[in-house]
Amino acid sequence: MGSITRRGLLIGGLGTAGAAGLGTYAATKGSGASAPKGAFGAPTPVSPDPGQTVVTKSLTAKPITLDLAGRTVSTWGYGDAVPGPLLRATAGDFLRVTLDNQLPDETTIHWHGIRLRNPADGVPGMTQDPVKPETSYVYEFTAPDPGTYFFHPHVGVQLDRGLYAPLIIDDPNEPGGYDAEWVLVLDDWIDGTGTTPEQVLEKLLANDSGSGGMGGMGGMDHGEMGGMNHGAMDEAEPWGDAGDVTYPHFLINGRPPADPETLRAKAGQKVRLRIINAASDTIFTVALGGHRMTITHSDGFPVEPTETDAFYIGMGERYDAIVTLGDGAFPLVAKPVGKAGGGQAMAVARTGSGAAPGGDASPRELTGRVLIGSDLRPAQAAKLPSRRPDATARLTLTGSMQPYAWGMNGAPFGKNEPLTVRAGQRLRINATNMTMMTHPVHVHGHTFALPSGLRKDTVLMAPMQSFAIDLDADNEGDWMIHCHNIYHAEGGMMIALEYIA
Ligand SMILES: [Cu+2]
Repeated sequence: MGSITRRGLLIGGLGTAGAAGLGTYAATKGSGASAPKGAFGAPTPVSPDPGQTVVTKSLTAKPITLDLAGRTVSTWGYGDAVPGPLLRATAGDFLRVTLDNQLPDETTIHWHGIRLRNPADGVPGMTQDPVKPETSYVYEFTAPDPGTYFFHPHVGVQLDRGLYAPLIIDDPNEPGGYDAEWVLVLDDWIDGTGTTPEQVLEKLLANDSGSGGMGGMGGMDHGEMGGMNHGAMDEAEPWGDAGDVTYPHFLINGRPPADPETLRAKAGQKVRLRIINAASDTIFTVALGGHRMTITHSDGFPVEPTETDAFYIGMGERYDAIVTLGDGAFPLVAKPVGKAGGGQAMAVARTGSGAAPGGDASPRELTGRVLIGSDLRPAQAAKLPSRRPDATARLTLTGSMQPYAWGMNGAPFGKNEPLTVRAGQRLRINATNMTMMTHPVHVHGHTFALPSGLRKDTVLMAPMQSFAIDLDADNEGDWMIHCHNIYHAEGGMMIALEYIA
């Protein structure tokens, strides 16, 4: 009975706010130590420091169409294409980005992974009012750390439309050592194919698993895969039940395998891959046929260079890799983990002549060594200074598919108690996944260290897995910690991290 009540509450929140839980944050906020929030008003203009380079950009969020190998679908995007335009700056630059909202809905932009000032973080009800249709909003912040990032809305399930784009912060001290750079944005796609992401969420919350684009849950999904696709079963193994939604398309840089992007360089050249998982519900295994990759960065931070055949990338994660290219045309494949519907994302890496690989190319590297990102070791420069934690907090991932109700610390967002920290503290968060699904846990405004010292802002937690993450509380404000499966987040799997006096 209690679970039915909770489900009812979530659906209620969705109907009124368009984003479950987000609307309730401001309402419950008054009981905390900070001032009540409700109306944030226009952003307070800030000025760059003297000598700071200013990078100015305008983005229009609007309804657009996307051509998926001849099938035209309606969606929402930034500008005229999916992904939206690459935003690029150098570490330490001041970014001033104007969002013009021409969508029929409220929106925001969250600058995923950037350790920025709190008012620019893009969380409606927590750091700003949502940006209403036909209005604009100016985001101003310094991007302190080099790396591969992306940006997307933090409203409802808008991320599962075409509203995402890569954000690269260059390192002025980057040694380089590569000849070319390829930015690859991965996505799972359903929008405009007869179902919108909002309809997907509605059906998940209603637990109507028998219709629409929904896959089965838990054991059912596994049973189907075992019969249909033995390879997928093996791949899903570290992650258990990896996703809820069956997608008709998987894209790299907005294109399906039937009309792939061709990435060009010369044979023998070293190329830097910047791979971003902008999917809402899909972990991918990434491999480049005929090549081994050397992973150099995880979520922007350098790691001990690690060679592998393939690697997993969770929703919200980014990995950089260096590859020395052979001569020919090779499939760069992102294969969804544990999806009963099959399919994959693919681009073509071309250095020479030869036929392009087919859209169903399955490079043997996919079945070689598949690296789990959290096993990477940090580069010395990426480590947090050695220090005992000053405070600890508990973060338990809870919930289930039936009913579709997710939470952190035993309750959905808006009903759970915020985590708290004091400025200057080293906070140890003891995280435990008490569910039978994998969840990418994302922390806003900070990066954290795993017990190995590996720095990340998004980390995959396998079913029933526990580990501690340490962060330095050096960025005051109210921040979000949440699952980067956007359907889980909207189902309640979020919690606030608040600075207290
Ligand atoms: Cu999740």
